[in-house]
Amino acid sequence: MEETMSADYRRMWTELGMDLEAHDALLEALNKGYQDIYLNQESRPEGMGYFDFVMSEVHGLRIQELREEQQAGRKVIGSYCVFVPEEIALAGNATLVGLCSGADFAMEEVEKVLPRNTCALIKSSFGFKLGKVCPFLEVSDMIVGENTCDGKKKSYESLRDLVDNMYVMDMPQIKTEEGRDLLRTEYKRFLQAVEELTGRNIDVEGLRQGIQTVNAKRQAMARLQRLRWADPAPISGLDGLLASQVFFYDNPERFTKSVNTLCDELEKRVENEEAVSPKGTPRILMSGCPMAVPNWKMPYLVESAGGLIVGEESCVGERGNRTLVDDSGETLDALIDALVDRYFQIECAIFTPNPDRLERIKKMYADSRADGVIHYSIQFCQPYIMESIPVEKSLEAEDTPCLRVETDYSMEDAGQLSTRIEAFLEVLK
Ligand code: BJ8
Repeated sequence: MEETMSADYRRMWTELGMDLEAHDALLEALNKGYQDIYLNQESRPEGMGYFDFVMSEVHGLRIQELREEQQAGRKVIGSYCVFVPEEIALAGNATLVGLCSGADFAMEEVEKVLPRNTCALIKSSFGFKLGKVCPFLEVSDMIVGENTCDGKKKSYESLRDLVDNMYVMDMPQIKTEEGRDLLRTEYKRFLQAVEELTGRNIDVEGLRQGIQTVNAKRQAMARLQRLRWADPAPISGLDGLLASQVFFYDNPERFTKSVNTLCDELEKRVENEEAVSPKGTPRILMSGCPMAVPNWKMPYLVESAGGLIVGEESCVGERGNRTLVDDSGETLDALIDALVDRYFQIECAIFTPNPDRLERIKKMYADSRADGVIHYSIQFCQPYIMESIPVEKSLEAEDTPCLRVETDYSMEDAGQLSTRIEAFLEVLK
C-alpha cells in the first residue's frame, strides 16, 4: 500500500516537472532534520501528532489534495508574504499556499542569478525553483510577489523569467493615508487578478465567507499563543513555531480544527501544570525575520541550550496571524476597507518609520512573561538588521535583556551561536 502511494507521488512529482533525484535528497535531509529536531523532543503534546503527519505528507498528500482541487476547478496561488490576503483568494475559489523559503538548495545555480550577499530567504526561494524541488511552486497557477524589501522586489524581476504566471503587488512603505490608499488599490487589483484567474466573480457573501474562514484560523492561533504564555509553558517553542509554519500550507478549516484540538489539550496541561521544561527555564521572546519551513535553526539552538521560546514577533508567528478582519460590511468596498484596516497594522520592517513594531515587541515581552528577547535577523536583510539596533537600545533602556543575532540557514556558525545563546541564558537565570 505504502509502495503504491509512493509510486503515485513519484508520478505526480514527475508530472509537475520536478527533479526526482534532487527532491529525494531534499526529503532525506528534511526527514532526518525533523527526526533529530522535532521527534526527539520530550513531553510533546499528543496534538502535535497531527502536525507531524502534515509535515510527513507536505510534499505528498497535500499536493495530491491541491491537484484534486484543481481538477474540480479551483486554482492554487503561491505567495511569499503575509500581505497577500488569503481572504480574497478563498473568495475567488482559489487556495493560497505559502511558498517555503527556509532552506538552502542549489546555491551554485542561485548565485548565477542573484548576488551572493542576498538574504537566505530570497536565495532559498530561487533555489527551490532552480533545483525543481518544490511541488507547491510547481502546482501553483499563479505566483504572487510583493514590493516589500529591495531584495524581494528586484529578485521578482528575475523570478518572472522562471515561472509561468507571476503577479506582483505594489506595497506602501509609509503608514499614511496615501499608503493606505495604495494598499486598498492593490487589494482591488489583486481581487480582479484572482477573478481573471479563476473565472469567478467575487461577491460580498463570498468575501465575507473568506474573511470568516481566515478569522477562525487566526483565532485558533491566538488561542495557542495565549496558552504558550502560561508559566510553566505547556508546549515547546519548536512546536509553537511549527503550528505557525503549517498555517501557510494546510487546508484552512482542517488546520483550525487541529489547532483547537491541540489547544484543548494544552488547556488541560496548564491546569495540571504539566510543563515541557523544568521550572526556572529562561523564557525567550523571538523577534525579527520570518522563519519559514524548514528553518528551525534558532529555536533548535535556543531550546537545546536550555531556553524555552514563548512567542515569535514575526510574520511566521504573531505578526502574521494577529488581528481579525471585521466581516460586517455590506458592500465589497466595505469588506476591502476592513481587510486594509487589518493588514495595514502589520509592522514589517519595510515600513519607515516603524515605531509600532517596538511597541508590539514590548507588549509581547510583557504578555508572554519572557525573561529576555532574542532579535533574529537573516544575514543581509537590511530592514531587520537596521531595526535591530534601535530595538536593542530601547529594550535595554528598560532593563529588558536582548541578544542580537544575525545568521543564515547553514549550520556553520551553530557552535559560535550556541556559545552566545548559552551565555545569554545564564544571565537570565
Ligand atoms: S511582511 S517580513 S513576510 S516582507 S528576510 S526577504 S525582509 S531581506 S521576509 Fe517579509 Fe512580508 Fe515583511 Fe513579513 Fe527581505 Fe529581509 Fe530577506 Fe525578508
